[in-house]
Amino acid sequence: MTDVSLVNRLATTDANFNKRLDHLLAWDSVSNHEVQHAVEAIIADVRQQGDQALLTLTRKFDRVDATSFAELILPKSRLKAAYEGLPEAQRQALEKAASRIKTYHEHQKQSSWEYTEADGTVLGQQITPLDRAGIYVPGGKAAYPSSVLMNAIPAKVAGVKEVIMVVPTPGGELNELVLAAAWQAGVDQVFTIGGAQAVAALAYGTESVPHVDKIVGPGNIFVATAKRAVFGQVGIDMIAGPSEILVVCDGQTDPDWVAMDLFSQAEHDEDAQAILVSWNADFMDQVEASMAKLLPTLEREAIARTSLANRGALIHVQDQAEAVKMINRIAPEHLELSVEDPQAWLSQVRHAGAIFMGRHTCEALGDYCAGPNHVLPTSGTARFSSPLGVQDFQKRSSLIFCSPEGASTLGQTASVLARGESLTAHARSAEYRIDPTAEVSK
Ligand code: HSO
Ligand code: ZN
Repeated sequence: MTDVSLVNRLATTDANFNKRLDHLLAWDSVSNHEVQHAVEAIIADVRQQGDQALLTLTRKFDRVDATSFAELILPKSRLKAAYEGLPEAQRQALEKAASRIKTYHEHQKQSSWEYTEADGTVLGQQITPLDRAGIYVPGGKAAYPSSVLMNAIPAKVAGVKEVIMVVPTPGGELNELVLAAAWQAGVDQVFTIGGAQAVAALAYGTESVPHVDKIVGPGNIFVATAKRAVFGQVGIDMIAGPSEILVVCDGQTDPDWVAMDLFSQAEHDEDAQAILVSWNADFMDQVEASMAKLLPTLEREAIARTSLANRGALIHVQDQAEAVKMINRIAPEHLELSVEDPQAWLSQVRHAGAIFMGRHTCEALGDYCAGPNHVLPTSGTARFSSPLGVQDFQKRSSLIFCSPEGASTLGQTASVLARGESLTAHARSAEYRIDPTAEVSK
């Protein structure tokens, strides 16, 4: 074995295994009284002072030089210019990724449906898109053009008319790829504002920023706290925790590949989590050796090192059955099944945000361009939630049409239940529609 402090090593046979694993998996979701107070004050300020508050707060946090709100509006022509100014290879890659993401998400579109009963009563469900969606794009180091595509394209595929993007520009610095991605994805308006103030503006609207129906996209603790605070006024997607990957390997994959797959999450941030599960102990040693060899070659070595030492793990399990248990217990954001026959594993995997099948399918392909969304449930929330998708930008209305016959028969049932609840206006409303000449239903 190489550098022992590189990554945590665990085995399910260890006496303290469960405790150690729980400790590694534990993640305190954002909440902090000071931040909460600050965020509440910012929201109140934006609700009262609108654009003026946005300008003052933006000057305070990101851009001392801004003198009017108009400077915080980015015209669409600027997005187009960013797109056209990209090097050819980047533009093509963006286009290809966008087109694949679009095709994938088109498969997710829900359609309206209805069915007709024998007496002519029609029941159904009508699908409509949200009117307006807001996308928060972080500034600085976590400004990912790929995330612009992943958030905006499903909204557009759902049929959302207006997609409003907010992105802070610390020091006035614009990220050309982010702007180009916004153009490619068909974003309708962009404001260079960020933080809790941008979330408040999207939720309540100001003179210039239109209020939206749902806010999606990742952000720091201020953004996450603000999203929680405005939930109810608007919809929100999810409060994402740090990125995670779980690689399950049979020991037949090149250990360098596995090491780099683990790094691909570890390099996101110090709190990211990269875990390998295998029943092959020699292979775990080989992967650890690969990690030690490759870590110094990473641009983001320091971040990856911290992440691996704090939250990374190589877990030795007894057999494949135990590996499956581990998958479902961890409920990872990303699961790589780096095994010979991934299809055979599939029916046993119950909790995972995205499942990458086979040795050749690394998470990075899914992060950028395979097609599925890279906004996924983290911190074990894959137990009850799903990737961001078209459904998040569509909603359902129930449809009920009663024929006179249907109203008459249903009226009898409703009347009995309503009287049981002592809601007599309900009962009488239903009874008006009962045909007295019709046979009483049993
Ligand atoms: N892995 C991230 C998404 C991403 N990766 C963006 C690269 N860029 C989500 O967990
Ligand atoms: Zn990633």
